[in-house]
Amino acid sequence: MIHNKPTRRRWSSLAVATCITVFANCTQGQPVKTVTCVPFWKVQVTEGLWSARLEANRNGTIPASLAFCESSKRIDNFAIAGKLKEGKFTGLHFNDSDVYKVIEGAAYILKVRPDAELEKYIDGVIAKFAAAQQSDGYLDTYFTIARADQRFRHIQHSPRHELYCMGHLIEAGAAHYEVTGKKNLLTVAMKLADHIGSVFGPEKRHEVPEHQQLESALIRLYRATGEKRYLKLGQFFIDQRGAPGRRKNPASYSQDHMPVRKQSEIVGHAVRAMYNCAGMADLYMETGDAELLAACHRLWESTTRRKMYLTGGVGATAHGEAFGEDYQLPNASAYAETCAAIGLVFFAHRMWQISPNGEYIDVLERALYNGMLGGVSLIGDGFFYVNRLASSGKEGRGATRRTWFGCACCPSNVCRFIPIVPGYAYGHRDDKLYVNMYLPGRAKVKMDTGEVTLIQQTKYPWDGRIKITVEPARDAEFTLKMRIPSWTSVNPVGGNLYRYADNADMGVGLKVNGNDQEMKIGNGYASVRRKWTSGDTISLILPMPVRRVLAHEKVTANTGRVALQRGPVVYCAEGKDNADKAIEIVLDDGMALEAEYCKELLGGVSVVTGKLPGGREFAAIPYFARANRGASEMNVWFKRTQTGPPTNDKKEDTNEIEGHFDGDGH
Ligand code: FUB
Ligand code: ZN
Repeated sequence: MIHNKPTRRRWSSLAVATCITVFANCTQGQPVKTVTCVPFWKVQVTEGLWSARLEANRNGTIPASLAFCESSKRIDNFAIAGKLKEGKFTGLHFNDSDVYKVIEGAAYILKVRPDAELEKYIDGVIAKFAAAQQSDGYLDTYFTIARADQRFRHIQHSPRHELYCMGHLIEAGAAHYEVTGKKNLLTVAMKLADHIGSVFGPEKRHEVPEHQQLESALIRLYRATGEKRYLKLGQFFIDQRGAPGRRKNPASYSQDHMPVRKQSEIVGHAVRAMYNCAGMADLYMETGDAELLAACHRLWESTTRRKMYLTGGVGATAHGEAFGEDYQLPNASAYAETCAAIGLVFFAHRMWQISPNGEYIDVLERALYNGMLGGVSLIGDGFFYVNRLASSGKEGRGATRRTWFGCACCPSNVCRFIPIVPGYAYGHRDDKLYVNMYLPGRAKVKMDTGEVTLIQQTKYPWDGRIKITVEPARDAEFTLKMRIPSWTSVNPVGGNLYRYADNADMGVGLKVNGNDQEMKIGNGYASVRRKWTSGDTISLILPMPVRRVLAHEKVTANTGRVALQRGPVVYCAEGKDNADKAIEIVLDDGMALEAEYCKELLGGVSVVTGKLPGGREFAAIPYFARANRGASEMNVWFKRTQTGPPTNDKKEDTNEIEGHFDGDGH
């Protein structure tokens, strides 16, 4: 998803189907003034962790995923449905969705690295989508090839993800148009959306997709085209979910148990739930419907304050791939699907756009660096679907990365997610410029006060020193808001689900042009207002000791246990570094822990080390980097003893990274 400010472009040159549906009962309202995000293609990442991840996505994940879409015959299904080829449908009934997601990701790549060959290939796949689309706009290869008489007959009973797949096509169509300006996929998306609108609606059929995605996709299509009927259709589906008088999907599993505006507890299938919340937040942005926002707030709290892993993973149980009860966060059986962490990022970012409070980015960052990033290997071609927090190293897909899955929702989601990560870094509204992510590179921001270039130098997340050079096109007064991550304070994240054993606020330092700066801290940001001149610098120092984390006493899985975090990164021990034994490690509060940056290890990571009783070496690596050297025991929550007082690694210089800054407060 791209979260730049909704555009209101009119769509004129394309003939659209004439099924104009009037949704008299839709809540009408005014769009909300949200924060405008700097799109990912305006944020150049020049080095460091995200540069490597983007590279791995471009060179590893996307090419490998396209190859799997070919070899698994996912792409052939379109050619067969389009009568370009003879054959039968192959694979799972929702395999179309994977192809759409990979193509969406590949389109993002084109935006930052034009590549004629890739573009030609994408256009060829889009031509197959267009061939598979029926004359009335319908597009789903499973039904077209295998069960043409059953179209839209399985929305409620034995659902087949028809509307979910369609949602992904529509999202890919809007995205492809946004980044390439080409209309070949958008045309297919609009025709499909119009077909859906001719079947479902207030005076038509009232079912909702059993797996959300279509809702946000339709709203994105509206933003790309300016065509209100797509917003109304998206709104219809959101309003219908859980509406009284409708026969429901498997109720809470699909968040269909009560109207979304009444929901308070996050329940059911975790990916659906997160996409549901993202769709609700999208609709709020377009309508200002306060009831929807209130529900989003309640569901946010339920998710992040009672049901979220320290890693930002959500969906604790394999049963229904679902959220469990409050505080039910088992480690060895954690489900925490990669897609669900991506969904949480989508939800968090929309909430932040609505009200730019750092708490949303704290969660986004946690899910990003841990629950999500761990879902893909360092070179980009090995995936986790479930993300355990403890593993014997032997239990199949929880322990070993796979190159692809029969149900490949996670790898294909990774394809389209990683390229947009730089788009989470900056945003602006009025005369405020928000810096959310610390990553080295250059960004161009079009503020109301004029264009501003930001040049960021940092080794984050391995080092908490950040320096930004501000280059407004001409001198301009505005407020620069630097995010102060919650991990620097008493609790690693909002609420009391987790707390630091040291119970300390680390404090932060801020300088402007090398001079200490008085700062206003509020809503998770340090704000500096001044007339900015080209070459001004702002430097932030976020202390990054290794910190011990404790869970709320109701998280019984973590009773008597402690986890390690440094900056935004959650750590785990692997058998590989710990004499094959990670599960039984006991960490005493008095044991000194140090962090050291190891350039050669796992693509360059900070490693946490200490000495266990008896002199055995202890080493922990970032959770996201686990299982990149084969499977072995792995553990996040260690048994804890308390013979000494909680110790922080105050020796910041052990983690010194060379060639870092050129003075100015560093
Ligand atoms: O059902 C489509 C996707 O596959 C879901 O989002 C995942 O949980 C997996 O079931
Ligand atoms: Zn998935």
